[in-house]
Amino acid sequence: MHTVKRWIIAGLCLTSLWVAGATAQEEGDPIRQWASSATATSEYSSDGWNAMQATGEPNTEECGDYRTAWASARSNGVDTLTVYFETPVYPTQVNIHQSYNPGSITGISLIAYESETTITVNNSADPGGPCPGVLTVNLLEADELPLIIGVNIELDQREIGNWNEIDAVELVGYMDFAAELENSNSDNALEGLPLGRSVTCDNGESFDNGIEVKVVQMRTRSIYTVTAVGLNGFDPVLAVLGESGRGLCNDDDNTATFYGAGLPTTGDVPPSNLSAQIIFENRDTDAFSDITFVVGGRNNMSGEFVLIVEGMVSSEADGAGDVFSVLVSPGMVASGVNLNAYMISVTEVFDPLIATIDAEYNFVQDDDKNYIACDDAGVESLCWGESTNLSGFYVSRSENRVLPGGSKDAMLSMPLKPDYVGGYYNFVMRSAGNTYGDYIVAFHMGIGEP
Ligand SMILES: [Ca+2]
Ligand SMILES: [Ca+2]
Ligand SMILES: [Ca+2]
Repeated sequence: MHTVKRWIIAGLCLTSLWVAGATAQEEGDPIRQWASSATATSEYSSDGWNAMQATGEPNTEECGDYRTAWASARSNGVDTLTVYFETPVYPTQVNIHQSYNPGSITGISLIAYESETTITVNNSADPGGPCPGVLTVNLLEADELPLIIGVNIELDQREIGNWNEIDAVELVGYMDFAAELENSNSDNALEGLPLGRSVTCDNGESFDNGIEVKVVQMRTRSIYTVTAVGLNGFDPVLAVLGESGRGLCNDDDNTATFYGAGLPTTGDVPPSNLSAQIIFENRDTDAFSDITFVVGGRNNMSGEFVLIVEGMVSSEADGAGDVFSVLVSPGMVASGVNLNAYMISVTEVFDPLIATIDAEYNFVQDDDKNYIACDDAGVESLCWGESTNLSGFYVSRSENRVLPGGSKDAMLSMPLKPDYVGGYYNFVMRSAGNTYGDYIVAFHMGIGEP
């Protein structure tokens, strides 16, 4: 189905950035993963029977002393095998595949992802069983456990006096997507909630159904132009808030009246004298700072709009990309409109890519383990979900110019549900390869009333 090339993961260096909140994501089945790395207090040899033999899927086909499983140095040793996994999870189960002499595991402990502390799991000793066999440890108090990245497996082989070999270890648990999403699935989940962000503008105008879009650590001393264009008569009001919460607002802007758009999810959006625009320079003294845009409807009206952000640059210096974090509001969900994100290159050689990330900058996968990411819209193997080749589409840009879409440009169309409210969709906008240049981000979103 939809797969995104693996290299989009390997090329990242995200340590200097952060994102508040979790990514909104459908709660589904837990993910299952095999250990990806391992160490042990001893190993029988440095290649066969070494700790790495306990990583990956089980590959020891029958009970016996095979080099495809980990074995300690001595047949009667007291040892610990430690395995690590790629994705931290809130764990529900650990499965230890044993391929020789099960019965010497005295217990397991879990390694917390953030604190790296160790959490002992009570009553996790192996009573012994068939060979080959799986020791399943269910973690009944899963809700109390932090994100887990590794498992220590303690063995005391003195009694049995023969190697208890371990072929593979599986960790089952939930990713961090839904950490801040608390609402139920009920149809009434939106009742009684505020529609969105309330903003009082410097000119005294106010709205209460705002959608918040945060740009994380925007480059300073750069000029950004943000424009909101309504569909079908929707009259947008736009606010830009700095980290201090102070804001500039604009309702109808003379210089924005020529702005239009034509995108796969919007159809033709003609120019309107109701469009709002703010041009601002990020002058904060820090090298980078967060900027929040809020779009609402004049007099809290419902409708759809396109938000166009000009001035974005992908450079070698920030190859990790720019992060846009959208807070899912009740009004967005009530609109029935997907959260649609577009990334269109201005510089011809630049090849855009959008990926979704969680609060810890892990790339987000769907239930089928497909990355929720898009390199080239309209190419099923390179773009998650519903997408359309952006050739032939366009957005307006400043000075009466039009920016046409191209076949390398990216889009993601994210579904919204009531239980996503309060969570974030975090989009990282970056280069698909080692190309750099200017680009424009556009969001097509809706605000409704529950
Ligand atoms: Ca193995
Ligand atoms: Ca307006
Ligand atoms: Ca691309």
